Amino acid sequence: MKLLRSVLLATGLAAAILAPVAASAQDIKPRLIRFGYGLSESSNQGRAVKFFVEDMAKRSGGKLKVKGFADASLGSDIQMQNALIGGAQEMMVGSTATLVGIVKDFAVFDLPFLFNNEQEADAVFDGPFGQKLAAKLNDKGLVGLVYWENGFRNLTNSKRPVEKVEDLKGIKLRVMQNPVYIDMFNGFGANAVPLSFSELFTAMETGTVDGQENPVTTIQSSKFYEVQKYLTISKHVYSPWIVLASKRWYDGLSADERKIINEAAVASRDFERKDSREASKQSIAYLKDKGMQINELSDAELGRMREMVKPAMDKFAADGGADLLNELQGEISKVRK
Ligand code: TK8
Repeated sequence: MKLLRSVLLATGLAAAILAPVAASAQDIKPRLIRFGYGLSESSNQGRAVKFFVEDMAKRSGGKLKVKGFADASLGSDIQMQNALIGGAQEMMVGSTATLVGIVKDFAVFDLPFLFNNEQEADAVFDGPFGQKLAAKLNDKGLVGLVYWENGFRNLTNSKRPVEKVEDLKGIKLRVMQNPVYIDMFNGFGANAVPLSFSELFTAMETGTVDGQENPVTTIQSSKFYEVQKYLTISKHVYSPWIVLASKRWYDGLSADERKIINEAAVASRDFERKDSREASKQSIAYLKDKGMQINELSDAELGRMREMVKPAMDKFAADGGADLLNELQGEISKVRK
């Protein structure tokens, strides 16, 4: 027996045999975790939250109960970020663009035409660059767990088809509450109107704004086709979502609990990206069927937009973002090779 034991230890088998004992003795308390998000329950965001809810239950033997709150019912992205910082809410998922008031560096992801495809984005967000930015949230009371895909953003409006950038002239275009977006769309000749996502549908319905920009999955799940006639495939920015936890709350968890949350977050990320990418393939046909008039911007026109947006890029660089932008571009070119 003694011999067997030492053989097991030596070969590392002991760990495997002892593992089930350890699992049942894990330090997990029954907890209710409020997880807020801005989109509807039936959206890609909602489906991934549901996945996370179920996965957390599985991993914790039902002890870590996550409750999803859709449709910004716990508040807009910015309100939820503050609730997490204060410890009044445990978790959320939302745009990185609205984090710029907390960690300015996130604005680098709002610069247009950086990523060519989702694979480049995955590598950068999951790699050292994305992780470094997420880690900057720790000092601010937030834990950035994983990035999900929101997706490439496209333009919609109720006035006219946008075939060239001049067609944006005078269009009141809702943007996220973020200076890069405001500069970019004012630079394109639109009137950028910063507004939270939770106010967007009504703003379009009442004519407070004429248009907005979001991935096709969101245009579908938030029923923007009911109030927007024209969709322009521009893919001007690749937009991530970030899953956040309240640092104050997270620090009070046991190591076992934190491990479960971290692992479930990674699993939700993989689920979400796959699911969103599949869903987005159906969206264009769906939106056409709902009566939207859809056009794609030509490469020549996209080239002109890249030129026009240079002042916004330069402003970001001059504002202290030059090194960060260089570093990000370096990371992207590594993946591109
Ligand atoms: C949802 C938002 C949304 C974002 C936006 O809460 O605000 O336009 O794209 O996904 O985070």
